[in-house]
Amino acid sequence: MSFLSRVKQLLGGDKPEEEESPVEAHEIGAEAQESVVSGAAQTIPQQVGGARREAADSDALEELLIDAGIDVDTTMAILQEVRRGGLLGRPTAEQVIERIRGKLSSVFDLDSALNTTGSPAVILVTGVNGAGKTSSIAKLANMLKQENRTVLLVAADTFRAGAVDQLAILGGRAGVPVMRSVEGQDPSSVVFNGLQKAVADRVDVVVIDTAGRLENKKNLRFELQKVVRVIETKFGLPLSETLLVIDATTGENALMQARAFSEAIPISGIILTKVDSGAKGGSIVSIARELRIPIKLVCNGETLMSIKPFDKDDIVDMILLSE
Ligand SMILES: Nc1nc2c(ncn2[C@@H]2O[C@H](COP(=O)(O)OP(=O)(O)OP(=O)(O)O)[C@@H](O)[C@H]2O)c(=O)[nH]1
Ligand SMILES: [Mg+2]
Repeated sequence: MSFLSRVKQLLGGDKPEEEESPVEAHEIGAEAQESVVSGAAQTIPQQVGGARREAADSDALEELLIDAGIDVDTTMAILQEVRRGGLLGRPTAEQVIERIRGKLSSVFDLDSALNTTGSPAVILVTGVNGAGKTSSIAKLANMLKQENRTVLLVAADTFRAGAVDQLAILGGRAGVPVMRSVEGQDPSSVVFNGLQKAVADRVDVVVIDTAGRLENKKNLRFELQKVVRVIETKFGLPLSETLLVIDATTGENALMQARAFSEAIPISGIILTKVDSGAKGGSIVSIARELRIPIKLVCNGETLMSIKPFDKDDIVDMILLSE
């Protein structure tokens, strides 16, 4: 059952629940008047009944939010928002859902526009193994090409056998050139070669694929920092974007990944992948809230076309409608 359906089941529809006992129904009626009549007008039993119901609703709602993958701090902030105006304790699921939706949306009020300015624009893509870096890069290249931008892909994943060929094949499908490398080559040397070619060919956007490894490994951190130094110091090119790829089906570990990568290099945005895989996606809320990193692109399938710019409402729906 989706998060939304569960909230509705918990709090009922817009109309009061019919099976309430007369006493409870009376209590709810009294509460409903609270916004127009002073709270002091309630009798003590009415207040106690309302408070009891509110606490039960609040506990159940908290459980639903945590279950949707939303972290404790964000859950508490949402509950506070829902309590504001005394919505709990009344069978008005729609109003509660609107409050939750509003709070979730406000967490995503960050600049989600992809920065492709620069000559060339340089986009570095990182993330753990299998998150979807290489496929997202091909999708992004395809998207940029459709916007009439020229693109060069750089295969700086020299760690995994077959990684270069994978990028070359996918780049070929998107119709964009790929700066190849050989297994074991220093990734920053491939990046250097790639940037030289991009400048010589007057390419608009360079997208760099990197090796996926555990986010807590020192080597990866140094390797990424070295790549950034080559781009920014040796070449004097500001990075347009450093994008972290997050698999939407990852649970709370997604926040840990984002924290660890942000400690290595400044992350400017997230590519959220596999949203088509029935992901709950609540962990992405924590990343936006705690680290203030915007989602910039969303991938929802395995074809080259399965990529789109971030849309706040889509993501909030994904969280609320997830099973
Ligand atoms: N359904 C679905 N599958 C995806 C999506 N993005 C990536 N995948 C799949 O996830 C798997 C891993 O994707 P890659 O692009 O190779 O991931 P990576 O991060 O480059 O992996 P490494 O290079 O091994 O670190 C592949 O089978 C992709 O087809 C998506 O949006 N939806
Ligand atoms: Mg890869």
